[in-house]
Amino acid sequence: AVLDEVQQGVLRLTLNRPDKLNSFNEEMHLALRSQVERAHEDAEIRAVLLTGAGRGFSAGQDLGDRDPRKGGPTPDLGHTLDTFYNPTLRLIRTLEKPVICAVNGVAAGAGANIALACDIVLAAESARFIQAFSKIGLIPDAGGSWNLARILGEPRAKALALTAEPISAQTAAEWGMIWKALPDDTLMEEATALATRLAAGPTLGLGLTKRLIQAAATHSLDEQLDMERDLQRMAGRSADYAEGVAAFLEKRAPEFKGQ
Ligand code: LHQ
Repeated sequence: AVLDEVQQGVLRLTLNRPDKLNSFNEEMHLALRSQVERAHEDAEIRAVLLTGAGRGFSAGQDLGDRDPRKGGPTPDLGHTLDTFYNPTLRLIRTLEKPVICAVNGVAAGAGANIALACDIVLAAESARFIQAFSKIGLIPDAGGSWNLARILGEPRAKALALTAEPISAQTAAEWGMIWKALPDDTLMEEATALATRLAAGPTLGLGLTKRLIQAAATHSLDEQLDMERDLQRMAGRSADYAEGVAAFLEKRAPEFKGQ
């Protein structure tokens, strides 16, 4: 359900249920989670690129899996979040390597919010972001309520979540929800180039940068200044810092090892 490929330090993950717009069933959940775990463990992997097969990125939870017309006990959706979505979202946030998301088409429900949980989001101009939850009586999950409120502020976050109106990749970029909207035919090329560039970067420093920026959400300025001091101390002891400075002084491109 998830295609994986490593090239030049980039783990490329492709959600692969195109007939169902890459909606998440149990198999895809488990496959994505184990691939992000692999990215944590494998030092050869220095960036992750997440995208979708076919015309969509992901339509969120597979709604066919829980057809209420079939009867049976009411499913516990909280359990689904605890078991599947939330561990994967935490693994993406705590991975100290860049996670790039290339939103190749529609991103709805939890599919949209998994994209927003990635570090750098590029989207095809034809892509749409839909907080589809309210259409079926649910609430925004997969970190969406947190990310949207922080990124957009309450007025836009509430309007998107309450109306479930789609927004274009261009609007998402103008609102700061994503990094860039790109022409459909250049999206994968640009996303791959970005991921490859970051995978050749000073991975330790990039990972600390990610940790630092994420921590700002819950820190005072004083706490953040202390954290900058501590993490800069760590970065300053890295081999990549020594290499970066040497390369600068020697007027050549640095060769970072990720340590
Ligand atoms: C789908 C799906 C889908 C199954 C398209 N499932 N088949 C939920 C519950 C549990 C625990 C915790 O969290 C969650 C979180 C959530 O993610 S809730 C939100 C779930 N997602 C949605 O409500 C979105 C449902 N999909 C849509 O509204 C549309 O498909 C969009 C707007 C995404 C795309 O529309 P179109 O481009 O017109 O495509 P389509 O609707 O024709 O879909 C293509 C096929 O994919 C179709 O299958 P078929 O066999 O008829 O060709 C759809 O049934 C299937 N598909 N989304 N979520």
